[in-house]
Amino acid sequence: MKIGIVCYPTFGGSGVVATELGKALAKIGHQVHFITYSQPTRLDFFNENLFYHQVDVMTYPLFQYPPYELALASKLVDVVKYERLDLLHVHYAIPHASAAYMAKQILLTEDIFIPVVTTLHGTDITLVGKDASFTPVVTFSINASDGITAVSQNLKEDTYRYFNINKDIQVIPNFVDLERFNRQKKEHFKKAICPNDEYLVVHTSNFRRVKRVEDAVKVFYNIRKHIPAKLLLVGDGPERNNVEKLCRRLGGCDDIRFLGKLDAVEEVLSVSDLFLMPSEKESFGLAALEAMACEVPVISSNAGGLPELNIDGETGFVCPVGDIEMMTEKALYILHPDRLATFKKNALERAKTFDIKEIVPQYEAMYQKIYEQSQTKVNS
Ligand code: GMT
Repeated sequence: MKIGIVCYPTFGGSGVVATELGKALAKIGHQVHFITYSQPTRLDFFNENLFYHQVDVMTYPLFQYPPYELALASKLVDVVKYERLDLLHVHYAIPHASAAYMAKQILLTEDIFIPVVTTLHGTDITLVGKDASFTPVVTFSINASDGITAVSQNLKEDTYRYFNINKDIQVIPNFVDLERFNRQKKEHFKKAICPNDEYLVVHTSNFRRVKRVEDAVKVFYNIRKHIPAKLLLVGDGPERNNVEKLCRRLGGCDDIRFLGKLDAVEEVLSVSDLFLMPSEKESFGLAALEAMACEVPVISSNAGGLPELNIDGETGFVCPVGDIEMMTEKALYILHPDRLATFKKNALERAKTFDIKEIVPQYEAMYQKIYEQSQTKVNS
């Protein structure tokens, strides 16, 4: 099939999922066209089936807010028409689902029918989408999609709770490429960070408020009161300054390293013993899945879809949002020579159930079904 993928091209989880999905589809013979405002971060290799179309937004002194959605809709019309796409798959409802709807209506005036699949990722529903300033458009454009997927059961339920949705939502969970994310031998790296064999704790995120990175730091400080440990913070974002200030206030900055945005995050995960994800909201928790694939157990909050991924007492522990004491207690339980190996093994076994090879066919099957339905509509 010829598939158009629309996503945020930056470091966010939805962009990563969209890009990895597109790459996997291209490898198995589909022609995939990415349509975004810049090259997706993980679109970093050549494949004859991969194409990239940049959306340029014209600036004009009258425009206090450049109309990205209109530029995207126009680009979609152009790409669907001239590349003869079979289907559009938009990731993150705002503003991608409504831009796709507009493109679809414009194309209909030329007797071109393009089916649209919308994948809901999380904050497009739980944070931004349910804000009154967006709700009517988000509701309409989800209902107008030909197929809707959500990355967890919890997100599906939230979508029905917050919006008046009259269509079926299929849960297709996030996935991980186990050929990339696996425990690699990086002992020299571990030795450099933990010269005295300290336990290595890691957190990766986009440092937004919902991630509660400060909780990760507090849990780490409590852990360090009992056992020797180091903390690696991977990623960057608006909360970075506050987190740095907290580290300075609490002292012991030598045991914490800020690594910034890293491409090869699997190398860090490969030497880690524990992953912290204390988020306030988290529809799935892709970063935790990538850690689990590298045999790293997870202490997470119980937000959103995290309990669907992190099995309490097996792959790690699930604690109430903000419960620093419980997170510390459970972390210390895992970081023990008698138990750590079992938690690591369980984490990997769980990650295997989200293998990209198992999940991509679910998208393919959905595309096929929707494409066939659209052909019936065109022919009737
Ligand atoms: O976590 C973020 O803030 C980024 C956001 C995104 O859309 O880029 O991530 C969401 O989508 C990811 C991929 O489906 C999920 O793994 C994350 O759990 C989800 N984030 C939230 O719900 C906060």
